[in-house]
Amino acid sequence: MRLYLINPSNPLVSIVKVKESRWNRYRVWKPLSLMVLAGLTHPKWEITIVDENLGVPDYSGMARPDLVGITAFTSQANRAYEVADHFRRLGVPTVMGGIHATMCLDEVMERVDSVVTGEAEGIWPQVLEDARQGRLKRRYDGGLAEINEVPPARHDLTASGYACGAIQTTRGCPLNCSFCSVTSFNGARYRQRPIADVVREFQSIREKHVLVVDDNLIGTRPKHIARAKDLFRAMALANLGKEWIAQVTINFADDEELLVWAAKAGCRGVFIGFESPTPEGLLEIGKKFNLLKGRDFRASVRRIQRHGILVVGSFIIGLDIDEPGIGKRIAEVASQYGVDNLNTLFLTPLPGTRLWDQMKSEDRIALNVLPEDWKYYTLTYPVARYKHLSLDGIIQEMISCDRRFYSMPRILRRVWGNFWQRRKPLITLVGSLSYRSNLRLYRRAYADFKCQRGDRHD
Ligand code: B12
Ligand code: SF4
Repeated sequence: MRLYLINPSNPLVSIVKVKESRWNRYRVWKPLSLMVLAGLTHPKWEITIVDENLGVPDYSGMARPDLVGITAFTSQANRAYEVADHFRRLGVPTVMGGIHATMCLDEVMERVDSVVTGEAEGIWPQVLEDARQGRLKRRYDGGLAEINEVPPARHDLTASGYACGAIQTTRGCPLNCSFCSVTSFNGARYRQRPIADVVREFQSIREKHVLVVDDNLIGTRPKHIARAKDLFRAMALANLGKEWIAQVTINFADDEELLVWAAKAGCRGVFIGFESPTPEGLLEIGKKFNLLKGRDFRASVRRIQRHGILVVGSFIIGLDIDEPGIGKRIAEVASQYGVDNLNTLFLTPLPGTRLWDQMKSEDRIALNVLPEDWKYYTLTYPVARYKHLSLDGIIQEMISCDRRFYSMPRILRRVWGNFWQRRKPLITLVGSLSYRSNLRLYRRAYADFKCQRGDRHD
């Protein structure tokens, strides 16, 4: 039995033109969901993982599969449907799963033969067995999986050409920020894989650099932090020789022992959602966590950096309290916090989030011709109507934010600072320059977006 597992091309990656620059390799990430599915698949299936972001293959020249499994984030949905359509025309059954299939079940059911909602661990073997016997059901639900005993992801099955491997050690997030789908998809309970399994799986990753995809690698409670320390200790003692980056909350900075072991285990960078420069903004999106203990963000960032760990800060433009000048304000605040790189995104109502429900009820979703418009749901386009910012206004805020933070004098100041603190100045320089060069592409993309979809914001 032949199984194709397909990650449809991602509009964001095509904007940055992966093949045009060596550094853009750092923008294509392994489709871990498909590697996990492959790990759950019985050996009698011959599996091919296709990541269209590395190049779309000529499917008609490939051997006919018995089943096609497709994953998709919302922004990939349209391409996912094209792929499904191609195989359905050949009479090959198609099954789609992942976040978009779960959040937009009815839409997806119309376009594929079978849909798997939720996490696949508990249900995928049954889907495969049903497919083998030619009695695939229209819908399966995996719910929330127990991740105590899952087989490791198949790291051997992905093509070369990625800069980083990928691994997951926990699922779920209790914080439930209004714009984020993680709590509604993976639940509020913070589930952790056994440390020995994680270390073993790390050892099977061939790349030296690894993305730990957890939404929050260290969690929020003391017992979560204790587990993170145990994990880092075990990784350090196993001498993995890996360098990795991860997403964490700002409480990462609060425990010196945690930071020491993270660095020893190979942590080289963390991505932290600061989201808004004001307490009012944090309250609006429900991220009160960042306000706890009267947090001094600059001191927190410094404490992390002192361990040789780079900090990428993420902010959102377009909250109801955001007014003209927010772009400049974010750039200033991010510089003041001392982050090494800044990633600012447009507030985007993703299906299944509290923000989606709110904006829909207020008729503020501007790009609502679906599924066609999903391709703009990359958080890099303003797809909604924002309270105090027009379409032109919010785009100008984004441009002014990026221009300010990534101006040459500021980049050089950060690189110089990193040089003196012995914190990988080259990575900061390359990251900043790559971001700066992409700004031109984004500006062109905004212009096209305004021509094609600008009237929707009126
Ligand atoms: C790693 C990651 C990335 C990587 C992508 C890696 C990749 N190629 O897959 C990078 C950094 C590139 C990225 C980018 C983006 N991401 Co992202 N990302 C994640 C993150 C943190 C982890 C994903 C992951 O690997 N999980 C581990 C695997 C094992 O879990 P899984 O993907 O859910 O798969 C399980 C099930 O869903 C199911 N399943 C999945 N696919 C299939 C297919 C079949 C056939 C079946 C049966 C089952 C099945 O089975 C799996 C095992 O249980 C998630 C958050 C999250 N917790 O999922 C956000 C998340 C997926 N990203 C999100 C977003 C919005 C984006 C961006 C659009 C935004 C941005 N500017 O960053 C971009 C663009 C991506 C795009 N393709 O267009 C949103 C997606 C929401 C949505 N409705 O689409 C999420 C949920 C985060 C959030 N804040 O809400 N992301
Ligand atoms: S944004 Fe981060 S902290 Fe907030 S719910 Fe999502 S994963 Fe959790």
